[in-house]
Amino acid sequence: MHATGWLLEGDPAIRWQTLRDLAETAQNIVERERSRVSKEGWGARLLAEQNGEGRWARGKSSDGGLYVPKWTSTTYTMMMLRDFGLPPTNPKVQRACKLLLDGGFQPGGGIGYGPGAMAGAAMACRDSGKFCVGLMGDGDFVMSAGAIWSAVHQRAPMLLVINNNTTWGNDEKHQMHVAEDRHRPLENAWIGQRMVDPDIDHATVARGYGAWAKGPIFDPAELAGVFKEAVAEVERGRVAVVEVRTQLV
Ligand SMILES: Cc1ncc(C[n+]2csc(CCOP(=O)(O)OP(=O)(O)O)c2C)c(N)n1
Ligand SMILES: [Mg+2]
Repeated sequence: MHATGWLLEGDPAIRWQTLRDLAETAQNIVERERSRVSKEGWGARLLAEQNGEGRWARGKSSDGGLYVPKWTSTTYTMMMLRDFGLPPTNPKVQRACKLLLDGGFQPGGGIGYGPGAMAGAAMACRDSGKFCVGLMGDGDFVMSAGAIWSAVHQRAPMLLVINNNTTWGNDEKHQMHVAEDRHRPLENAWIGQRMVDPDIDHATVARGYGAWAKGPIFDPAELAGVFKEAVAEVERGRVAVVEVRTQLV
């Protein structure tokens, strides 16, 4: 079957875009097809899941269903509805937009934000009698470890602690959920996520940028001593990095 014909047999969300992009259809017909997205098929099914307040995921999560849980929350559902082409004038969309604009923005949810944000905060703390302490994942650290150099260069003392579970843990867990859902082997969930073979020597990386660094620390009994040393270095004006080895649970 011709691809366009096959696409036109699909959901209204696919049909209107096929008519617009592949079938050179008059605009009024495209718009009429697009208006079906809120009434039938995938778009209508998602809209039916919205609660009275305008939230998805039944409004039940740590942030009232705005961003959490992933994929089924208000944020992700709205992204999908946008891709389906639900018109922005739809009153249900408007209600959800207001919720998201008023309370749905995530402060610093982007991985790679940690080291740079810390360097900035450390600069702001200089000469204040306080110093900046940050705890972040190994993934967050590797994505922008170069910010260490900026902090060293700017003489901005700070203590950065890496929670090194040797994986993009959030995503490995997600792959486990998906594997369970699709009856696929759980033992493949680590692929593309674990940062092993070789393990990354984050302390050496940090020293390369000019920081004082210790790690990996495997034994919790060693932590207090290492942190005392690290704080003494920070109080002398240095950037200190401590890599603590943990496990994804
Ligand atoms: C820029 C960016 N890319 C991807 C993501 C999706 N994401 C959320 S958590 C995560 C993994 C983080 O790994 P890590 O910092 O090691 O923390 P862990 O989950 O292992 O504790 C990713 C990739 C994101 N939030 N931001
Ligand atoms: Mg990790």
